[in-house]
This record gives sequence, structure tokens and C-alpha cells, in this order.
Amino acid sequence: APRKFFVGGNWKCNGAGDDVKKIVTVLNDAEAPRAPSQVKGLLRPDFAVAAQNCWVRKGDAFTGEISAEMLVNLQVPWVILGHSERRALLSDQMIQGLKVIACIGETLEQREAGTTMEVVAAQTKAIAEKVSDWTNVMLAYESVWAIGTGKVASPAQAEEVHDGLRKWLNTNVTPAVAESIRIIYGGSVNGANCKELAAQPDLDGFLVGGASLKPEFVDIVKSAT
Ligand code: G2H
Repeated sequence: APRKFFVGGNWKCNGAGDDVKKIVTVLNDAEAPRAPSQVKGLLRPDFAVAAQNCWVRKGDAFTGEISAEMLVNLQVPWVILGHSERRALLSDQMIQGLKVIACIGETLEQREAGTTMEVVAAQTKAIAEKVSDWTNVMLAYESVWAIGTGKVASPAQAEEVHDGLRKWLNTNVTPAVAESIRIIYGGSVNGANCKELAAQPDLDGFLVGGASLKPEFVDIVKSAT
């Protein structure tokens, strides 16, 4: 296959203390998690490190958030909350030097209205406007109605969108990018449904939420075709 299968575990705002230990043990043959940060590793121990934001509630399925419990777990004792400079904008500056999993996907209403392809194409266009070097970018197709609901897209539904996205990239970016970019699927992937999805020609991996916290994540990692 021209593209290397990718499986990401999206722990969302879950995973601290014993939960982390359990899943890391399963994945990593009992290796301890790595040192929390470069700053902490270099700094004199009588200086304390503060995070610059944290999730305001208890941990759960909140992608992108870090809970207070996770910070404590990482031995980061302080947090700055509500700073006025916080922004949630995707910019080309942000992308530089980072590998990006850019998520797109339609709502149930949009799917039922038959506008899925239009919606994901518009979302991909917004991403494409910010990207000049696609080497470190992948697309994650996550239909909103499948996220955390247990309602996984059928292999045919997923393939239709992934194939459509590749055609869009072929026309609107370059044929080379369309051929080489990984388009992964996210939304209620589990150990039982991963094989059939992974067999779809334009599906190059997964972003896994709930099941990434369980031992079956290993089965999903192994579903690469
Ligand atoms: C969708 C997905 C992981 P889940 O967000 O990115 O979560 O597998 O829990 O539906």
C-alpha cells in the first residue's frame, strides 16, 4: 500500500492515574509514561511549572482538553485560567513544525439532507487554504453522528466519503497529495468493527476514542491492512 496505516488513540479528557497505567501497560509492556515535559526536566525543582489552561469540568469525552486531574497527574501544580489571549483559530503559523490530524465530518441533519460530500469538501477547502506542505497533514473523517454514539459508519458509507475526499484533493490540491495523504476514519470504531472498515481501499487508519481506553485498542492497531 502507498500509505502507511495510522491508528490514533484519542483519550479525549480521560485518562489519569490508574487508568493511564492500565492502558499504557497493555500497550507498552509495562514501560512507565515519559517525563511530562522538557521544562520540568530541565528546571530546578524549587521552581514550579504552571499550565496555561485546563478543562473546567471533570474528565470525559472532550477532545483537546486537559483536566485538572491530568495536570496533577503530570506533576504540574499550577494553572492559568481564562487568559484573554486564548484563541481557537487554525492558522498556518500553528501548523508549522507540527504534525496535524485535521478533523472533518457532517452532522446527522446534513447526511439526511444529502449534503455530506458538500459539507466535508467545504471543511477540507478551509484546511487546504492554510496548508502549503501536506507532508505532515492527515485528514480524519469523523461523522458527527458517529462520535461517541456507538453508531459506526458502515464500511460503504466511510469508503464513499474517503473516496470523494481523495477526488476532491486530486482536483483542488494535486494528484500527488491525493494519492499520498492518509484519510483516517473516526467515530465509534471498536475491536469488532475495525477489520471490515480497515479493508476499504481509501481508509488509511483510525482515530479511536472510547475503545482506545480499553485493551481492544490493540486489536484496532493490528487491523492495519
Ligand atoms: C470520535 C472518536 C475518536 P469515539 O471523536 O476521535 O471517538 O471512538 O469514542 O466515537
